[in-house]
Amino acid sequence: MLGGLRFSLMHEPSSLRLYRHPLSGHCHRVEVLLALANVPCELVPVDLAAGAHKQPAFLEKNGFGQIPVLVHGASALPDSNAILLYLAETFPAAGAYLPRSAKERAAVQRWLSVAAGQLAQGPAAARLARVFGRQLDHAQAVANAHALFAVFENELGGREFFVGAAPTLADLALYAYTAHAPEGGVSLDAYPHVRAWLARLEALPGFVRMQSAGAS
Ligand SMILES: N[C@@H](CCC(=O)N[C@@H](CS)C(=O)NCC(=O)O)C(=O)O
Repeated sequence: MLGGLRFSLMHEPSSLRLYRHPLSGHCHRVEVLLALANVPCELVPVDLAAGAHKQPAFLEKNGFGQIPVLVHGASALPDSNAILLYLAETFPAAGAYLPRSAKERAAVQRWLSVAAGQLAQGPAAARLARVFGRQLDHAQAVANAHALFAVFENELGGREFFVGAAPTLADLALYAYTAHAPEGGVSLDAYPHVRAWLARLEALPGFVRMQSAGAS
């Protein structure tokens, strides 16, 4: 899938740099994989408030002007879910979060699509409107979030993680905007299975949480 971007391990892991912001759930999903897999990476803060992501130097790395971007050696790879797949294919310890069978890999991809779709249009959008003042339809985003969490609740009633009994990239991609949904005015009170799943992830050795929007 990432054939053109695949590297041999001639690059030292320490040559990884992640352009990120501490309040971005898209960045968090990459940071948590790096932490769980113990892959060293320099975290480079991007000053979104100052518009650093729209400056030519950053646009060279990602023409969409969005974080996260992973730089490995001379190559820049934007997009959180693409980065997760790249890390899983490149570093064996991160590969533990990408199952081998075709069915399970397809299931992971399905949930990565949900992370880029319904999760972004639901809890992430509600948080953008409420916390960051973005001109978005907050009521619609809250409704989207509850429709999504009803599906999550049903899925997680029958198993520990989204794809089987062990955590995968799917769980990492879905975690931050679910855990931080209350910041956007979306309560998780009605979703006990979802809250238990969040707690299972947070209990993984090496797991790092995302900073709360209210914290300094
Ligand atoms: N599809 C992208 C979306 C990334 C995204 O929305 N990043 C936000 C921060 S959480 C951003 O850079 N926003 C600035 C902008 O869109 O101008 C990914 O998964 O990485």
